[in-house]
Amino acid sequence: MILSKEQIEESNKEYSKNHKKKYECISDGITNLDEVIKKLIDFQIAIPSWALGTGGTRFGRFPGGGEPRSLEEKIEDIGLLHALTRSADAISLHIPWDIPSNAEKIKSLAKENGLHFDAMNSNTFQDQPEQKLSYKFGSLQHVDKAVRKQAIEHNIDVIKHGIALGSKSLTVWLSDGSSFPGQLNFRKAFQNTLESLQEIYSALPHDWKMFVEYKAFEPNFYSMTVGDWGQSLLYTSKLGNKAFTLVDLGHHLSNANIEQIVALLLMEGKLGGFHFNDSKYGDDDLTVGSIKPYQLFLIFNELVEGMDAKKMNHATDLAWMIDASHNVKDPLEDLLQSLEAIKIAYAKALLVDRKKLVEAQNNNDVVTAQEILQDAFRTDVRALVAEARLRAGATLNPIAVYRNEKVRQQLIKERGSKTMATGL
Ligand SMILES: [Mn+2]
Repeated sequence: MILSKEQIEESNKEYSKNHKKKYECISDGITNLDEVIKKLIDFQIAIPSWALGTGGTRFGRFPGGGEPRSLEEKIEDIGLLHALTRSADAISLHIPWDIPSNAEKIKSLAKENGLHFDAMNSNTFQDQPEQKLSYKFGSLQHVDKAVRKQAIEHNIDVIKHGIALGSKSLTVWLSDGSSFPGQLNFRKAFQNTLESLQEIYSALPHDWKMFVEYKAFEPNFYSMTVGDWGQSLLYTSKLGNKAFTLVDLGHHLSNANIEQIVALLLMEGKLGGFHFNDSKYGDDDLTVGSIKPYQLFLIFNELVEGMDAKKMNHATDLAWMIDASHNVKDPLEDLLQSLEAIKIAYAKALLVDRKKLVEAQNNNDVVTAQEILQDAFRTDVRALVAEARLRAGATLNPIAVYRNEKVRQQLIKERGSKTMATGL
């Protein structure tokens, strides 16, 4: 299913009067308005191929119908999200779930939908049917060299698929670790992992990046071999200047100060990218901004400050992706909500009065410093985000249009009510 330019334009008529009023109201007080709008238009977020089906928990999965049955249909779904928002111009693939049978064809289909291929994701956290050796006790850290070799070769294979699609990065997330004390020699596990990563790193094309994602716990519950940003930073520092740490918001111990982690990784030039989601307890993979919007804003505040300090391009110098999966919503509606939450947090961070904040910090004026941040956070920026969408040729009201156009019903008609997204 495709949403045409005419459908989008037509849909905006209904909301434009109301929008204009709200936009005029907020734009009044913003001195660098055009710059803010431009940054919002430029800021694009990649969608992972696994977010398009209804996720689940270990207890069950409740597919909602019309889920994409193939890589082609996943691209089509992200094309819909992009048509509605002009904010999701890339797809992140998971190998082996999304191996294209014809890379050129897939590439041109993505292009037709205005999309390109973001980071490629390898998978050594589960065994595949044809696989010779098991990852039950780890992959890149495994005590058996043959298992490590198999996992290394898989990652190199993922790079090759990525090259064929025009991707420029590999994300490695390892479930490696141990579930019981004594199971693992931490030092040996680290060294094995490092050596394995080095072999993968040496297979990277010169213009590629490698992201090493960390996670505090799960599926291993005693130790994770890339358990936190310190461990990831150790690996990426040892690997070289194409290796970066990737922050997934749900991969920390509760109450971790993620904004501080972000600030320091940026300072070191080692922040590679982001996986957005939200959580109440652990790696809950809930919709971005649904639980802790202030934290999300504070993270963006550090991102904007840190990127500006290094004269980085907000839109292109880091990899932005949603990594969420829920089991009670229409996945496309959920992604629309996440995209909106990210843009809102980013817009608020752009409104922070940096000059005054530095002044307040230098004067130890704690109250003013807090007021400056909260002033930006409490500003209703939805009309700014909507204006950016409008100027980019998208909808003023993505979820309403999605529902009015009966997108899900049409997808169910096309694909059936009992489909299940591949890979889930
Ligand atoms: Mn992730």
